[in-house]
Parts: sequence; structure tokens; C-alpha cells
Amino acid sequence: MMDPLPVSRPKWEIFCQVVDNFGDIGVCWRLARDLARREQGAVRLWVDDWAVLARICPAAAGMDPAMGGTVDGVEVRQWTPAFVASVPGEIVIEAFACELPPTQLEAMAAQAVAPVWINLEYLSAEDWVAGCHGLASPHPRLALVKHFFFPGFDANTGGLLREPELLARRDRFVTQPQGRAAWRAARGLPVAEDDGLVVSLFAYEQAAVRALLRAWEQSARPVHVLVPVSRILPDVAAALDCATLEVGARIERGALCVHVLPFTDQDGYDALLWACDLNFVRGEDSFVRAQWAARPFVWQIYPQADAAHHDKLDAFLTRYLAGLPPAAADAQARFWRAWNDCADDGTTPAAAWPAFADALPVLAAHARAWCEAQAALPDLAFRLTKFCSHLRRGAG
Ligand code: TRH
Repeated sequence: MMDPLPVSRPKWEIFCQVVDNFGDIGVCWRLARDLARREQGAVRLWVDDWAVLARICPAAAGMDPAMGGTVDGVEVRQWTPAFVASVPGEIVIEAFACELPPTQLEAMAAQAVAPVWINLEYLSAEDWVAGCHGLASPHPRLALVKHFFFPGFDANTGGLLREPELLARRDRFVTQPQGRAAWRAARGLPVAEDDGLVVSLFAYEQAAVRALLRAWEQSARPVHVLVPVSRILPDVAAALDCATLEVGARIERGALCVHVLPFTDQDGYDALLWACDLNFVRGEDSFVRAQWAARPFVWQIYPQADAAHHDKLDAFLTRYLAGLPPAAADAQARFWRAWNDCADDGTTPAAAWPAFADALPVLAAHARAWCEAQAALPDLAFRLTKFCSHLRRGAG
């Protein structure tokens, strides 16, 4: 059990608020664990919504949120409105422009050497990102300077979260009999890829899934759809004329078989992505993990009120599809836009599916090449550590 108030000074201190879904906690929990594993100094993570943390990090469910605890080397703490600042970290990260508590800022400014203060931004493939990555913003009143750190897909940005051992773990899972083959066999799924398509489906609400499921039902080869408990599940249930779908349900309709899976921890979710032939992902963290899975995927971008997400979607498509034969590039772009309800000509996912399905072998090779190219770049935790060391040397 820990003290109600932290007393030691961590190297890294991350503040995270849940805006909606898991996303922000998903990214922050992954970053915190990555930093802790690299033994780059103590890591403390503050999250405002303990219940959301507990879904992604089941060990938190057994803790008293008022006391916090340590999981995977990360000190987890609940950030409540009654937050009282203690000793601030040497590096303080506010995730996604969440506002740091005023007492935290005062405590930071009172240090003999001000902590490095980072705003970790959302991931985007847009070109402006490189120009904003690393920019400084002095606090209007206190002797503190915030720096913007943008994840991204090229050398001029903050990169992507990728734990050092991730791809080796994935490769072992895919090649060893007790990995992918056993995972699929245990769930009654075809082990050989030729015997059917295995799809994971993690998504927000999506009315268009009804017609897509119907297309899969009528497809020439079996399609197994693995749906972890998530916001799309009620739409899947309605499409299958089921009042609800519980974990463990297995519903067959023609060539289609829908399996409902539990929501697992993040490592379990990686295994799901590695086990499937095609992954539907959403938001930010699952979107990146699908890229490390090196398999074809479909991204449902988090919708923004002013449709700004359409530009983000197109920016990623432009980067991702570069170099692909036009037919495969067009098939992916059309299917992704349809899935995000932004096809110029109103094409639906069901209508775009046949061409996308035909392109899957080409897209599979492309997904591997994209993953390799991204993996050749330094990862986010490495770049962040370097960026912060540079700032600290400047401050010291
Ligand atoms: O929760 P999301 O929709 O997140 C989004 C984005 O971050 C978006 O940019 C942000 O603005 C918005 O939230 C508020 O999707 P994301 O980012 O994929 O996060 C889901 C997390 O859930 C991810 O870390 C993977 C994890 N997960 C599991 O751990 N187990 C599971 O079984 C499943 C399905 C997911």
C-alpha cells in the first residue's frame, strides 16, 4: 500500500484525462509502461477516471483509487478535483492538452530547476505536424516553458509508440505453434489462412455494419468476425436480430460466423491483432497497434464536430498508400472512406467490400513493408527521452 500523497520525486510524471472512450488513457498507459520498462527512471501516471484505467489495466481494479499502487513498474494515481501537488516529476507530461492543476504548476515553478514540461499531442499524419513538433510556449505568469511533442510518421516528428521487444514478440507469436495457431484453434477458428478470413472488429457505433455483415454472410469463403466488447456490439447484435450479444456468443449466418470476445488488457489485444487476417481499429492507440501487427487494417477515425477528421484520414491514406498499385490503393481508400462515412459518391462499406477483399493479398504485403519502414525509425519513447534530455541540459 502506498501513501495517500506521493512523496518521492519521479523522473516522469504523466497527467491524463479521459475525454471519451479509452484513447487518452490507452496511449498514456502504454507510454508509461514503455518508459518504466526501459528503466529510464521512476514513472508516475495520474488518471482522472479509475474505472477506465481498470478496464485497460485489470490490476487497477483491485486497488483503492485513493491510495493508488504500482503496476508494471508504473506508479498509478487517481487525479481528483481535490488534487494536491507534491514533488513534481523532473519531466511533467500533460497528455493531449489536459490542463495541469494550478497547484502542480506552482509546485513546478517553485523547483530550483524547473521540470521539463511536455504537452503530448494527438497523432496525425498531416504535413503541418513536423513544423509544430518541439515548439515552445512560455507560461504567461510562471517561469515555466511548455514544449509540444507531436507523434508522427516521419523523422521530423515524435514518432510512434513501439516497445523495443514488440516486433520480436509478434514474430514469435505468429511463427510458433503455441502462438497464433493455438490461439485460433482454441477459439474454433481456421488455423490455415486459406480456410477462411479472420477479422477483428473494434469500432464506434456503425449502422453500416448491417449491410457489411450481410455481404460477409453471402461471401464465397467463410468469414469469422471477432468482436471484442465495444461500442459497435449493439449494432452487430441488431444486424443479427439478437436482443443482446454476450461474451462467448457465436452466431452463424451463411458464410459468416460472429464471435463475441471479452475486452482484454492491452497485451491480449495485441495478440488478437496478430491472430487476425484483417483488423478494424479506431481512435489512436489501436490504430497504431494495427500497424505493428503488419496486417491489412481499416481505421475508424475519432469523429470531430467540424469534420477535421476527414483531413486527418486523407493525410494518413496519402502517406500509407504511396507506392501501392493504383487498384489496391483505390480499393483501400474507397473502403476506408465508406467505413468513415465520408465517401464522395456515398459508397457504402458493403459496396466497397468486394474490391477491398480482392486487394487483401496486395495490401497484406504492403502492411508488412509499411511496418518495416516505420520500425526503421526511432520510436516515440526513445525520441521523447532524447528530446527531454536535450531540454534538461539546456536548463541545467
Ligand atoms: O478509445 P479510443 O476510441 O480512443 C480515442 C482516440 O485516442 C482519439 O484520438 C481520442 O480523441 C478519443 O479517444 C477521445 O480508441 P483507441 O485509441 O484505440 O483506444 C482503445 C484502447 O483500448 C487501446 O489502448 C487498445 C485497448 N484495448 C484493449 O486493451 N483491450 C481490448 O480488448 C480492446 C478491444 C482494446
